[in-house]
Amino acid sequence: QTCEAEVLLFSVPSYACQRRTTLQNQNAVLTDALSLLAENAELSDEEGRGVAFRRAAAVLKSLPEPVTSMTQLRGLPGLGDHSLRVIKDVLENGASSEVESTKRSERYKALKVLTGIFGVGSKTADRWIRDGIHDLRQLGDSAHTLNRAQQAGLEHYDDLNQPVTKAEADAIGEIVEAAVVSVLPGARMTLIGGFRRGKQTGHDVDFLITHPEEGREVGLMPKVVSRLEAQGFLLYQKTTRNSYLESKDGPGRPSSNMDRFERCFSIFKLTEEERGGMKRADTERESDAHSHTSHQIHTRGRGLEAADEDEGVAEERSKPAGRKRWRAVRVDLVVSPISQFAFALLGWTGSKLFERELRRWAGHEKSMSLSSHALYDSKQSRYLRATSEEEIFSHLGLEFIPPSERNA
Ligand code: DCP
Ligand code: MG
Repeated sequence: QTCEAEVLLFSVPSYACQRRTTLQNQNAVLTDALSLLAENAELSDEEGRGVAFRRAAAVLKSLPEPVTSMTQLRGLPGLGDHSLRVIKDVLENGASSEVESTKRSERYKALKVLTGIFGVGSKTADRWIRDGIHDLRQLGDSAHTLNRAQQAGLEHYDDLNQPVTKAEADAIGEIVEAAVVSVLPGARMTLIGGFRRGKQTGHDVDFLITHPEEGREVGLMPKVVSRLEAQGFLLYQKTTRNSYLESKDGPGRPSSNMDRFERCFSIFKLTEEERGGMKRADTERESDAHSHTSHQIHTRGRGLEAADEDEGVAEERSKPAGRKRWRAVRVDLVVSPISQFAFALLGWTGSKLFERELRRWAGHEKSMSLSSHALYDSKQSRYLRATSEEEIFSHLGLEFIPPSERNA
C-alpha cells in the first residue's frame, strides 16, 4: 500500500487467485450492491455482465479497510465504468438507485422466486415468466408440468431456501461418511464448497469422496446412494456421470470442467435427533421474497409445515398434531479417483469466482488449462501431476492461498 497525500490507496493484484480474501469483508455494503447486480445479470443470462460485477465485488472484498471515497479506488483492477457508477452512488447516497430499482422490479422478484426452486434455472424461469407465471401460486395453477427435481424442489421450497448451518453440515457429514465407509472400507470423505472455506452457512453441503487406492472408487456412488436411501435419508437423488443439470448456477457453470465425475445431487432428510436437538430458530430466514412466497404456498395448503414454525402461534392454531421434526437439505456428493483428488479438491472448494480466476490465470498467464480433473501445460504438451493443492498452486506459479482465503 502506498500513501498519497491524505488518501489511503490500496494495491491489489488483478487476479482473485493472487489475493487473500477472507470472510471479513470490510466493504459489504458495496459488495452487496454489486453482487445483486451480478445475480440479476446471471439470472438474465448476461454472463459477461455478471462476471464483471463479480470481479468488481471481489476486488472490494479483498481490501483491508472500508472504502470511503472514490479517490481510493484509483489504480484498482477490475472496476469498470458501470461498477464505479454503482459504488459512487452508494458512497454518495447510501444506496444505488439501480440496485433499488432492480430489487423492486417484478422481473427480478419473479426470477428470484422461481429459481429458488431446486431444479429451476434462469432459462426455465424466463420461459415461465413469459407465460405470465411470477410466483409459486401461479406456477401451481398453471398447466406446466414439473420434472422430478422441480417437484421435489417445490415440495421442500421453504427448507431449501433456509441457509444450512455448519452444525447441520457436520451432522450430515457423519451420516454420509458412515455410509461411505460401510460400503467401501478405507474410503475418505472431505467437506468441500463454502464450508471448507470457513463459511458458517451455505445453500447446500458438498462432499468429495475418494479412496487411496486408484480404481477402488469405481462404482462407489450407487452403493452409497442405495445405502442412504435404505436408511431413509434421501428425499430426492439424481446420480449422474454427466453433471449437466439445469441449475441456478446458470451459464457460469463450466460444465466441461466438471462433467466427468460421478456426482449425486440430493435432498437429504435431516431429523432433529441427528441435528442434536438443534432448533430451527437457530438459523435465519434467507430473504423476504422467499418468506413471502412460502406464505402463499402455505395458505394454499401445500403442507409446508416449516412456515408454521416461523409464525409461532400459527403452529398451535393450525397444526396441533405435528410439528415437522426434520428439515430438507441440499447435499452434493462427488467421487474422484485419488489421482485427480487434488484437482477435484481445488476445483470444488471455490469460491466460484476464485475458480474462474484460477482458470483464467492458468490460460492467460501460463498457457495452461486447469480443470477439476487435471492441469495441462500447453508449452510442454503434457499434464502436470499433483497430489496436493499446494503443488497445483506451485505449478501455476502462484503463492498458495488456503481455503479460508479463497472467499473472493
Ligand atoms: N463450482 C464452480 N463453479 C460453479 C459451481 C460450482 O467452480 N459454477 C465449485 C466451486 C464451489 C463449489 O463447486 O465453491 C461448490 O458449489 P456451490 O454452488 O455449492 O458453492 P459454495 O459451496 O461455494 O456456496 P454455498 O455456500 O452457497 O453452497
Ligand atoms: Mg455449497
